[in-house]
This record gives sequence, structure tokens and C-alpha cells, in this order.
Amino acid sequence: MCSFVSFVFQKNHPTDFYNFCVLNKKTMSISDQIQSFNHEKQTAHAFHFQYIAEILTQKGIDIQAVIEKIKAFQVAIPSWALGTGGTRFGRFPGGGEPRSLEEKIADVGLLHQLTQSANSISLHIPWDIPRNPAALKNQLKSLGLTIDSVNSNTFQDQPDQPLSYKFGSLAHSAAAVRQQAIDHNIACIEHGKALDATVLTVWLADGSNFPGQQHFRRAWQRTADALGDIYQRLPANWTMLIEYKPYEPNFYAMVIPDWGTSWSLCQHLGQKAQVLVDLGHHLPNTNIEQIVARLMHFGRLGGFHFNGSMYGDDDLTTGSIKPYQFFLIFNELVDAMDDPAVKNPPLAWMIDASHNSKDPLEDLLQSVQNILTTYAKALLVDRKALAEAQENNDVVAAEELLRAVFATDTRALVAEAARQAGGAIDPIGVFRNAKIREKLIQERGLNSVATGL
Ligand SMILES: [Mn+2]
Repeated sequence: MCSFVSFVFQKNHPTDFYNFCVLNKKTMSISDQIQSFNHEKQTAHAFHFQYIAEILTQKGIDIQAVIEKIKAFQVAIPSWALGTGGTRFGRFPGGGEPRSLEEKIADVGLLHQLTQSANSISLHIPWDIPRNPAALKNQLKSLGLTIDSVNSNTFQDQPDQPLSYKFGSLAHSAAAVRQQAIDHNIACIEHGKALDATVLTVWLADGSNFPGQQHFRRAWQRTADALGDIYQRLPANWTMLIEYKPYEPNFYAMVIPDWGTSWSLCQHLGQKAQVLVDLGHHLPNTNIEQIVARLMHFGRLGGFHFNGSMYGDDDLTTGSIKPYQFFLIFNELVDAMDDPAVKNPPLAWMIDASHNSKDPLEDLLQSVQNILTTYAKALLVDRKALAEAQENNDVVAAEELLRAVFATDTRALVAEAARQAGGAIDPIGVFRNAKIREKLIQERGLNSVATGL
């Protein structure tokens, strides 16, 4: 009934057709849904793709080489983005959220199947403690996924925890609290080892809300010493990512407020420690593209968290608020990645967003699309011409090169990359037409909770 032949007959009413399929053919796999929907979209897609391909080919760009790079780009999905985020005022669950680590992995498997660009998941300990690593590894393998990183949590107290993090963790004034936080990070490494992870991400909420509350230099030294104890336990092939944030939850001073502090801690620890840049962890108007360029120049950028923000750590959809800035950041990342003189390690890419108003899976699909279309733009920059304009101080030519690429619609390139890899030309279209959220609500209920927030 859902064969391509009957599909063609009913193509004038694609939505009705899909509803019919979903309601009457419950066994139709996601893979079949993707292929059917791709078939429906193929004519329009081919038209758009041909248009952009001709323009770029005329400019001497190897279109298939660009598509291969898009296909190779993979971004990790954090377990905490799979449910509706909370605020300090309230949380409004959307229903069908994953209730266990297995269900979180299943959701990332779905995102990967649709986009072919989300092949790993980041875990949050203790929200995602792997109870049965062997079974989880089998599940990951069957979905073509790996573990991207394990993230420690010393920003909230757990029910079975003897000492409180109210006044900090690795920077706390009491050695016993610092030791508890060190032990927790070492436990995170052990959980990660069980699932073949190789990255520990440390983000600290430590800081002070009022002037005089905390001694700045002692707080840095305690943090550095405690991180040193964790670093000692890091396996040889692991990386420790140190993430900074200018404010929140502390509003007077964070112990690690900026990239300079993260970098100083990495220098103190050694080569396995790297700076992690989270797009939302900057004050308004910070020149983030310059920060990533500087870090990569010194081989110190290890991880990158995608999200979108208007004011600070808003955790909105990647690319939703400041797309030009996002493009300029990607431009610097690609410039450094393509430069053989830059000895920066491969980056761990992750979406770090969790907000209140969208279906979390649709939001992640939007983010993946925005990441890939912006990455594709950065790949199209004529770096030789840009370098020439820069060396000749031709300000307008340099700027116009970037502006022209930014204005290029790269959606058909990303769709073609997904199509060639077996993914969806229109991932959100498939998600909606296959009524995936409705099915998840049926399976998991309306009030399931994904995170420990
Ligand atoms: Mn982050």
C-alpha cells in the first residue's frame, strides 16, 4: 500500500496519504517513511540542487567535495536536550520525553536516521548512569552511534550526597567538598570508560554572588589543584574539556568566567586539557569568532557547544537569533581546520540547548539543519581571494566575499548530502508526517521526564 507506485498515484494529497499510511500501516519503518517522503520531495529538491550546483560549479567549486564534507560533519546530541528544558519559573513537558538512558539513545538514533549527521550522544552523570553497559553498547552499535562525552554535575546536590555544593565544588573552601567533587569526576571517567567514551567535560557553577564572598586567587588555585587530581586519572587517550561561562548561576563572579581562565587551567594541566567554547556563554556582543581563531591558533580549542542566544545562555535553537555571527564563527573554524599550519586537535561538536517552548526533537532537527547549512557556507568561502583582499587592505572586497557567501542558500546542498547518505531531504517533514511525537506520547505518556533538572 505504501509502495512508490501507489505513492505516485496519490501524490496530489501527500499529507492525507501519509496520515493514512501511519494509521493503517503501523509497521512502516522510519527508513521507509524517509524514502517515501524523499520520493515526494525529489522533483522540487532536484530543481533547487541543480540551481545551486550550477552557480557553484561556474565558480570552480567542486560540488561533490563540498557534499562529502557536509556528510562527514557529525554533531553530538546531549541527553538533556531530548526533553523540554526548565526555567526557574516552571517547566511545561511536551509529552513522550525519554524516561531512561535507553530511550534517550533511541531518540538520538532517530535524529541520526533522519539527518545522518548526529552520530553520538553526550551523557550527564548522574542523570545517565549506565546500569548495563554491555546492553547499551549493543544498542549504540545497532543505531550507528557512539558516546561523545561524559559531563560531570557538581552544580546541584543529589539525594544521596553527604556534602553540599551550595558554596561551590572544586573551588569550595572545604577540602572535603572539593574531594567529593573530585571523586564524582573520577566516577564519571569510569562510567565513560565502560561505554568507550574518551571525553570528560567539566563545567563548574562555582563562583560568588556578592563582592568579598570568595577570594579570587585562592578559588583559581583550588580549582586548578582539584582539576589536577582529576587529570591524573584521565586515561591516555582521553581529553578533558574545560567550559567557561561569564555569569549564572553566580552573578558577581564565576571562577571560570572566560576563555582566558579556561586556557590558564589547560596550560596548568597539560596537553590533554582543552578549552570548550559554548556559543551562549558570552556576554552580548563578544567577538566569539576572534576567540575561536585565537584558541585554534594555539591548538587549544577542544570542544564546541552550539546553541542560540539573544542575551546570554538562552539555550535557543542554533542560528535562530544571530545567523551572521554564527556564519562568521564557522568561517574562522573552517579557516583554521583547513590550514595545515594550525595544529589544533579535532573538535568535539555538540548541540547544547534545552528550552521551554518547542518540541525538543524538532528543535534539534532545526539546529542540525542550521549547523550544516552554515558549515556549508563556510566551506564556500574563497579563502585565496579573501587572503588577497586582506593583504591588500581591500576592506570592501574582503567583506563582500563573506557577505556573498552568507547570502547563498545552501539548504539544497545539505538536503543532497542527507539524501546521498540515506537520510531525509526534509527531516522535520518526515517527523511530522510520520507522527513520531504522537507515537512517543502513546509509548511513554504525557508526563515523562528526561532530565534531572
Ligand atoms: Mn555548554
